[in-house]
Amino acid sequence: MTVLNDPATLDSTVRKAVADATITDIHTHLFPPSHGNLLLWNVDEMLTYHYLVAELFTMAPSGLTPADFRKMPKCRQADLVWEHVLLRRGALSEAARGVVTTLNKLGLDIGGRDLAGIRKWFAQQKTESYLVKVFELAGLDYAVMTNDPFQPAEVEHWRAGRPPHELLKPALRIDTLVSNWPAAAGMMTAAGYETAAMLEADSFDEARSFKEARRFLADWAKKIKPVYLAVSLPSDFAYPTDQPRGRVLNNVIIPAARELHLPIAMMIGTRRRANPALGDGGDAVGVADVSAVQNICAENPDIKFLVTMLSRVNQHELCVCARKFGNLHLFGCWWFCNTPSIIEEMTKMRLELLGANFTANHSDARVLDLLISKWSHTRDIVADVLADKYRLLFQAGWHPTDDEVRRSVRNLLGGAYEEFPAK
Ligand code: HDL
Ligand code: ZN
Repeated sequence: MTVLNDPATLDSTVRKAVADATITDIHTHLFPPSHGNLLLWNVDEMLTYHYLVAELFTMAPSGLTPADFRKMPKCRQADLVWEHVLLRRGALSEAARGVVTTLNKLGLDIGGRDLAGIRKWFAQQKTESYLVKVFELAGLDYAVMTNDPFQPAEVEHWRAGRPPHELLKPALRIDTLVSNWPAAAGMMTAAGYETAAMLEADSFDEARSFKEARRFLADWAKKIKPVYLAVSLPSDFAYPTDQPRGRVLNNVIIPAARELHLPIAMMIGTRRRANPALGDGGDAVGVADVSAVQNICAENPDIKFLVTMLSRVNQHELCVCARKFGNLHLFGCWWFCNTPSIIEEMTKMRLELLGANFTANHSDARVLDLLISKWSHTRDIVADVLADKYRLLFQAGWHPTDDEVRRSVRNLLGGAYEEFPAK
């Protein structure tokens, strides 16, 4: 342990600590290799990441329609993104730069723009060893998945007992249960749970159906051993509310979290399918109501809430809310906030209001390879922000040790998240 007594050593220590830190990625859409083609990887999957497909349709010739695009083979889709978003428009968006960074960090000659040669390299990779290589390059100890018991394509793998992976931890994603009870009830009924579909009908036996839904969650939790329950919520999410969403939260999700001793991750502020033709790329963002977070934390002090919000507008109010509740932990610069300008603004604001007691980012990676660039870009920004905060602290007279610096860095990159449930 060394006391850092000069600004230059402090600065280099902070930057090295961020560069060397092991990161826990607490929200992704990755899958184990045993789950087959659910795990997306290679250059064509990177180029057809829905972020880039959405950008393509803001640039491509009007004759190209999303419907026609979807009918094309993946490599042809990737060719179009490569041509219009990277070659013709200069790869300047964060999503485009992500592909460039990843290919560069893999040691491929992205400068030569030889897409055919890059494809040949990927064709020689094997899923399992490549997954390990990507986690090593990204510097992750593990990543948390998004596991949806209402997605048949995924359920079949869990039902078949296909093995998870030591670098990937499950999370139980329950959007359908919270926001589309009729659909969820139908699927739970088909799976042998007595859950009536119509929440509104007078004959609805609420107690019975909600008890069965809690049994459904308990059975899935036993099967996949999730680290948290997760739900995304629209920008008009309100709490408390007597809307179906509120009744399901109060009578199913919160009691289940209590019974299973699991945190609830709430991701708030979506406007799903603003442009349905773009599929996942068609989702947008809306300013949400932070008082819903305040109320749910206040009304359920024994439940741990992990929260991220999608709108930049909500971030300051959410930080202030996190100062009021020990059962609230902020994480990530989610989705449309995962850009250098907003990551920097959010990380500065969170450090100033919360100290090193939040999770600076998550990757949200759907494509395995993008772990490398998403985390490389985040490390760059966190290093700059943290070096500046330590410079100011040093000027004020506080001389941290190198161990203290490394501890703070780890807190921001998974440490505070891992301590949170036990708090
Ligand atoms: O709902 C979510 O978990 C979001 O992260 C969506 O999956 C979104 O499409 C996404 O991939 N954002 O990065
Ligand atoms: Zn996500």
